[in-house]
Amino acid sequence: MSSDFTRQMLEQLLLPHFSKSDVQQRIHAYAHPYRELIAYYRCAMMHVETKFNILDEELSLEYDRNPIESIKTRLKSLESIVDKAIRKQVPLTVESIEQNLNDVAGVRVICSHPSDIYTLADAFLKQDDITLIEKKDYIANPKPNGYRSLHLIVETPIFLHDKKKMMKVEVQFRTISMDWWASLEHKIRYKKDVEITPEIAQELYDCAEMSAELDKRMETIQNTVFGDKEAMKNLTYSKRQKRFYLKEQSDLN
Ligand code: 0O2
Repeated sequence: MSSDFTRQMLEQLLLPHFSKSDVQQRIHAYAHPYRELIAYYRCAMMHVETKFNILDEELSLEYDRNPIESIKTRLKSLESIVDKAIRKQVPLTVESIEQNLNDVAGVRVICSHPSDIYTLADAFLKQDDITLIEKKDYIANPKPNGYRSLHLIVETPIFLHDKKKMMKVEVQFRTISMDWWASLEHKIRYKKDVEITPEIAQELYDCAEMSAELDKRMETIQNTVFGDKEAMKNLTYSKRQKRFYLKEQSDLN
């Protein structure tokens, strides 16, 4: 259901009762709060994306390589917002979307190595305009299907011409191989006419395990050949992960 389609439906319903210009005005007034909210989410998403571009620039000077491979951003479509609101059994008002849906604005940070994920998440959460709302670490605790990613829901301010507004953004951190796996699994899961047989589910799980193993081995090669500076300071992947948790605990206390 696109917003154009919704507009056409509303037009058809209202036209027998009101003049064309009246209908257009009513639709505009009806859609305005939603369009405004989506614009605010877009601002928050750009704000967070810029933060990661800055971190990538700065960390590349420190470590002679870029910890971020790519950044993807997305705003949830109207159709997905409606689906999720129905699934969560929450009202479909602008206020309720803002309060109950955490992932309308999403930023996906694709990293070279698993340890980069924790370095970046740590640096990001240290920033004083970022408040951690929720964390799901599917790297430390992969989902039963094999899915791995670190998810953070954060709140950050956007500065508008007459006010400051706090907005929620979902940040997903993945390595290249985690992202490759997740995008195929997502495509299969959302393909309506395809059934995920136990054999396919098992194959996907095995691939997720292989990709986690590959991530570890690639990171070892990186550290051995290029002498990653953090690794030289004896800050291994598990130590960085631990440091991230200690920091997060003190943030939440
Ligand atoms: P899309 O199209 O990517 O937006 P919550 O949002 O906390 O109320 P949810 O959705 O269970 O509830 O949260 P969770 O587990 O943090 O998942 C949020 C997003 O992570 C999903 O969004 C996916 O993008 C991704 N994700 C989570 N689990 C899986 C998985 O098993 N496989 C893949 N490929 N992606 C996953 P959406 O809304 O489902 O989809």
